[in-house]
Amino acid sequence: ASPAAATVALIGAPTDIGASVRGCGMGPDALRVAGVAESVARIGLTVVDRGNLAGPATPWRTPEGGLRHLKEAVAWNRSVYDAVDGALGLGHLPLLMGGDHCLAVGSISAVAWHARRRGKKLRVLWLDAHTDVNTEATSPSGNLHGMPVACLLGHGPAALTGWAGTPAALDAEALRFVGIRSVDAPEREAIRTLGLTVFDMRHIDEHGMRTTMTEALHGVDEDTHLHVSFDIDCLDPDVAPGAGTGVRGGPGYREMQLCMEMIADTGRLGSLDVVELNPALDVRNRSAEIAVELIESLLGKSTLARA
Ligand code: 5AB
Ligand code: MN
Ligand code: MN
Ligand code: MN
Repeated sequence: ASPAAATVALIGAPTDIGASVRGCGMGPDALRVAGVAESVARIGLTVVDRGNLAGPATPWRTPEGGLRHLKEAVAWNRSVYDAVDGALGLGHLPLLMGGDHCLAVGSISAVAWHARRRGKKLRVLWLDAHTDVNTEATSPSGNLHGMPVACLLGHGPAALTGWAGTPAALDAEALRFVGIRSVDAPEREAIRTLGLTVFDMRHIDEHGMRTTMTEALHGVDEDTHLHVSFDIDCLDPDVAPGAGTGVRGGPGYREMQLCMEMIADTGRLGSLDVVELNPALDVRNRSAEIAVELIESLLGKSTLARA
């Protein structure tokens, strides 16, 4: 099925401001080199490439108060918020090309604001090896790419919370995590107290991707805005080596394709983040090419005509 919009707006955010490893700032151009615009156009959608946003360089300071580069991350997220807000205002489907995962604060805050204004329900699929629900009080690293979920739920540093006009951009009920296999001890506690719905790798092993996605998409209907936040490290690192925080034991290529195809089948995809792609660690741009193939499926490409 086609996504909720006929035009896809590519937005590059070339930064590693929230990451632990340098290089994901090159993600947007790696996706362009892998042909993201041409692939989307081939599906029959209109593509507008908004180019790359500008923002502060990464100073690689040590964390202060449990947070690394907060000021710079706020600046990048402001730009992302404005760009995603602008695309949604035009009725486009924003495709945020990261950059690291802290950018999901700006992206999803803009999405949440639009969904609320239009009286839409919001469902966010967090496809990741990690749950990214640390705060400055719990993070083992101080890296903001491990905290966007907490921020969106109203629990992060004040400068990164409340961006959607409400204390929390998201309710816990809006979120579904898929592919999880690395959770810090305080995150495990947060998952329990916040009541987050996490489909971890054991769940996928036991029930398969098909059942998992049926569960994760349950309740998505014509009144739902569906957002996908796709961290490249969700994929098994043998499949996608171009990620800074790879964890063994992730979904393989076919499983991830099925995940994307089932999301497309809802016809409700309204916005997308593709983050944490690190070309400096990649092998001949393979991870970027795989990401583009997965984006194609998300946007409705299918081998056979389907009913
Ligand atoms: B990613 C870790 N939990 O907080 C932390 O890649 C890793 O956006 C975070 O999922 C990984 O530093 C962040 C150990
Ligand atoms: Mn991750
Ligand atoms: Mn992540
Ligand atoms: Mn990562």
